[in-house]
Order: sequence, then structure tokens, then C-alpha cells
Amino acid sequence: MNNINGYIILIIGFGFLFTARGLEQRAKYEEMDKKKRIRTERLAFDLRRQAELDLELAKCKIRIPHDGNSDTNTAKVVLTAKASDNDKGDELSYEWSQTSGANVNLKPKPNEKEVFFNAVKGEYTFEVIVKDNYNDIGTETITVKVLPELNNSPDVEIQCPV
Ligand SMILES: [Ca+2]
Ligand SMILES: [Ca+2]
Repeated sequence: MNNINGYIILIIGFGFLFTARGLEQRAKYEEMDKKKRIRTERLAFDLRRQAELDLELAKCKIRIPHDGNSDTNTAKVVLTAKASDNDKGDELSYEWSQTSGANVNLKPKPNEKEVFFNAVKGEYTFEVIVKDNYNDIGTETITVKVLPELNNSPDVEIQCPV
């Protein structure tokens, strides 16, 4: 009888041991999964952040010049397309178009190699399509970020009467 009780206690003991081991193992795996998930999320966040930084760095930044007049708030932005074609004798034509930002007029005409516009603070994106004699094209885009005019406040001090 004592032997049987002993066996039963032993079996229950082993049962507890295995269950505890199993639970411990499961908790360990769950912890590993959690860490892996956090690492993956952090990596995805870093990649997104880096992509945003790259986009920001790729923007062409122009500051509205200080001209001593708070009523004027535009900058002249000149866009020049640099294109070449390896086929000797091919002539290139240009076509600029705006793809985002407050609408601006490209002067003198959107089909010039170089165009300009007057811009207030904001972001503007343009595309240029360059075509050769065979109607084959090359395209490029640019985002221009126009930054506000800077102004320093006056410095002042009052002198003590002598
Ligand atoms: Ca001004
Ligand atoms: Ca060509």
C-alpha cells in the first residue's frame, strides 16, 4: 500500500515537474516572440523614419530672401533641366509640369529647358519630361521647399545717464 502511495506521489510529482517545465518553456518562447516582434517593429519604424529623412534631404530648399520689407514674401525659384542624349544630332525638347503644391506659373514657358516661378512659403513638386527626336523620353522630379523670410529682432539697451 505504502509503495503504491509512493508511486502515486512520485507520478504526481513528475506531472507537476513536467507541467512547470512546459509552462516555463512556453513563457520563454512567448518572451522570445515578443522581443522578436519588438525588434521587427523598431526596425520598420527606423526604416520609415530613414525614408522620411531621405525624402526631406532630397528636397531642394530655398529661403525667401530678407529684403527689409515685411510685405514681400516670395522667392524666385529657377529650375534647370540638365539632359543629354548619347545619339549625336538628337535634339531634346522639355516639358515641365507641376504635380503638387499651390499652383504656380512657370515662366517664360513650361517647355523651356530653364523655367522660374515666384513662390511663397510652402512645398512644390515638378516633373520634367525630356523628349528626343524619336519621342523617347527621360523624366525627373523635384520637390522645392520654400522657407520663410528670416528677420532678426532689434537689440536694445538703455545707457545710464552720466
Ligand atoms: Ca520681405
Ligand atoms: Ca536618342
